[in-house]
Amino acid sequence: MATKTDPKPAGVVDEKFRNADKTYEGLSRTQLIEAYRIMYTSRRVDDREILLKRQQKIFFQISGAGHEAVGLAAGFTMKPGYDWFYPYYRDRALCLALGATPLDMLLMAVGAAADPQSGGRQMPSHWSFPKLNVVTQSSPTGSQILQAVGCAEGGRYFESHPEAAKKTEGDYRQFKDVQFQGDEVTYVSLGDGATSEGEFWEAMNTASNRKLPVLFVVQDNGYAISVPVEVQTAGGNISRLISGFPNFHFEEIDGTDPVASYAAFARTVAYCRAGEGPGFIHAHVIRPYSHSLSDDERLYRPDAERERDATRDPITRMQMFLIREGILDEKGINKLEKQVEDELQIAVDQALEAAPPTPDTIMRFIYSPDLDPTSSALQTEPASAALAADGKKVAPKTMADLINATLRDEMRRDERIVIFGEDVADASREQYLNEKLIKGKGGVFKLTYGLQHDFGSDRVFNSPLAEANIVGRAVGMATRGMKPVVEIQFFDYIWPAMMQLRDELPLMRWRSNNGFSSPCVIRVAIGGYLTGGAIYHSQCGESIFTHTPGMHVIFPSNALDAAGLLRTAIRCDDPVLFLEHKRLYRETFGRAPYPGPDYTIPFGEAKVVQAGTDLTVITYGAVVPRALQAAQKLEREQGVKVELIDLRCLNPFDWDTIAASVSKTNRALVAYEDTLSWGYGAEIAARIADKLFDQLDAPVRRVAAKDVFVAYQPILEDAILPQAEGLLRAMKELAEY
Ligand SMILES: Cc1ncc(C[n+]2csc(CCOP(=O)(O)OP(=O)(O)O)c2C)c(N)n1
Ligand SMILES: [Mg+2]
Repeated sequence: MATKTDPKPAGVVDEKFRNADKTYEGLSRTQLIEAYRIMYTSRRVDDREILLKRQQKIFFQISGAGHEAVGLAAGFTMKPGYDWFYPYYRDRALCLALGATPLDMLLMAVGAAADPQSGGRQMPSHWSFPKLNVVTQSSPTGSQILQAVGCAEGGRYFESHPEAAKKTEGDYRQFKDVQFQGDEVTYVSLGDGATSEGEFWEAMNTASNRKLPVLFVVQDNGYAISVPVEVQTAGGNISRLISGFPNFHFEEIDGTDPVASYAAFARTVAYCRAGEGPGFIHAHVIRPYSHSLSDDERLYRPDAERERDATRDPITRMQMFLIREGILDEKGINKLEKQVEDELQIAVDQALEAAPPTPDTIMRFIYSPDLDPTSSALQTEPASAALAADGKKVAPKTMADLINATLRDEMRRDERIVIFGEDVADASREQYLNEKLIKGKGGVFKLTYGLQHDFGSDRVFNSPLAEANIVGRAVGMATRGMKPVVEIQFFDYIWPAMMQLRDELPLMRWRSNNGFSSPCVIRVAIGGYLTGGAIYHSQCGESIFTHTPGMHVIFPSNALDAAGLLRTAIRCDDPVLFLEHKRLYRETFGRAPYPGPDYTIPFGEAKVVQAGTDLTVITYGAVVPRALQAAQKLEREQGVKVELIDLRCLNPFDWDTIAASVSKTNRALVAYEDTLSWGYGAEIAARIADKLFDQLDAPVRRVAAKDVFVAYQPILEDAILPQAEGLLRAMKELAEY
């Protein structure tokens, strides 16, 4: 206790004798004491969690032990709620330094309903703090890095388009507030192992090329679980490999030294904040506690190596530093540590008493709770219908034309929309356009033609040839409130983006318990019937995505539906995978006049292409015109009346229309272009068999592609993909059953 005669708090060394004003790389003595408090708290939360795991009171533990000095340095040099953060699971000290509490963390460990990060949905140490701009984190190593790049691009975009940030009613913008500062920096961290992921290199490339204010922090503890760094990284040192990227400020530091780390972060953050380019800090740290509680590092690391690491423990180093510099004496250290222990005990008790989430909450926040894309309010009449009624001539246009027109009108209406992807710009060398030397490309199918010309190169631009880059950046931009409408050139090449499409984009909202969301549109050219499209320009595979909760999947068969559904997709508050059939882009079937800038179609409503009484055919995409041809022939030849349903939307899908139709016709055929087995139609067929069994007069049949990839030679292609003749045969058989 401090007394009147001795005014200094107990434990603090008398500053009169000890350079009270001395600073250490700019850190005051008070700040250093605070730094130690945060680092020590971080370590002790890990220790308590480990104990709780051993007592089976929590279910998983992964520690930030050994990484505390780096987190502290980042937290002290960056601004919560101003800068943006894409941390990884070792960043406990960073989160504490930014303002998260031990209780927040322990609530996550016990999986409490009140866990502010995920409401019991994610493992501990998967940080998510909306108020601090700490963006929801997942478990795949490295999938946060491209998102951080997109996040930084978002800040830059709003700086040059401040009007776009305004709140606007009537679409997703009503629920997506934007904040930007102009000089904010985006932090992203990863381990030495995660630098082996391709997405790391894609992110480095774009951050470098666009001089983005992204701070990359590699926390190199020498191991990725049991795999040592020399196996991950050619030559064993990531700094050497990345040193050729232009525009970066690089630092390679001892990340167990808090003061040196602070100094390196201060320099690098200043560089990024000034807009000079990205920063890269390679911090050598230690991992004293094995990879996680599921790992025992003694199996692959000898004692001598582990003991050598222990001499560099950042907690001990900081303690020794404070004592050596006379900032705290042993008593002071003990007092601080006791305080931390006492506060932690209270938090542990509180967390252990916290109520778990109730099972009835599991479906909450898969999709936006605010904007329902199936709402009947989105049901509109095409403006072209009114014009035609007035006797005005309205020329029918192709699906390609109407998608292009819809994109143009939506971009005019909503300045948050940007379009990027491979070849989508008219010309990246815009001087050629300005000098009118060229006409411009606008996509390999020309769907985005003229948009760069009309809206400028910062709204319509080419990406590198890297699909994860396209989707990952879109996720980051959408998190910031932008509306990326990106293009995957061919469905066959969507797979490099699969990590983003499966584990990130559809999960941003659910895993953060509605803390974050990334509503964006991924347009994909899909499908076969191309005559020569072959294996790698003909694929379908929509069921892989309808199998992923959290993402709408739309697949129009005609120009009018494409326009109305694309507009709904763009205004939607959820991610949408918008599948455009290449064969239908310029087909005569399904042409329509442009329905005007306000035409929307609600998701989840099928279209009855032709009414009938004898048999229901449920299909979508390029099978629609083929099934229609078959149905018309069957009626001409045999008088069988087929009810043909075009689903248009695969998730959500229109069960009511299917059920009403099958209840009337008592016969169902599901037809789809993808390979037969395990395809989208299997689910529809199963539901009909399950829910409408009593209504059926015949088994549910399917027509689809053979279980093989599409071959090049047209004779083979015809044999592989479903054709009108095969559909006709199946319809006839089913009608006669
Ligand atoms: C894409 C992916 N592959 C594998 C894993 C399993 N895994 C979790 S952490 C980890 C090692 C990560 O090592 P490093 O990046 O060095 O980070 P550290 O844990 O050492 O801090 C692995 C293989 C994963 N989470 N994600
Ligand atoms: Mg590692």
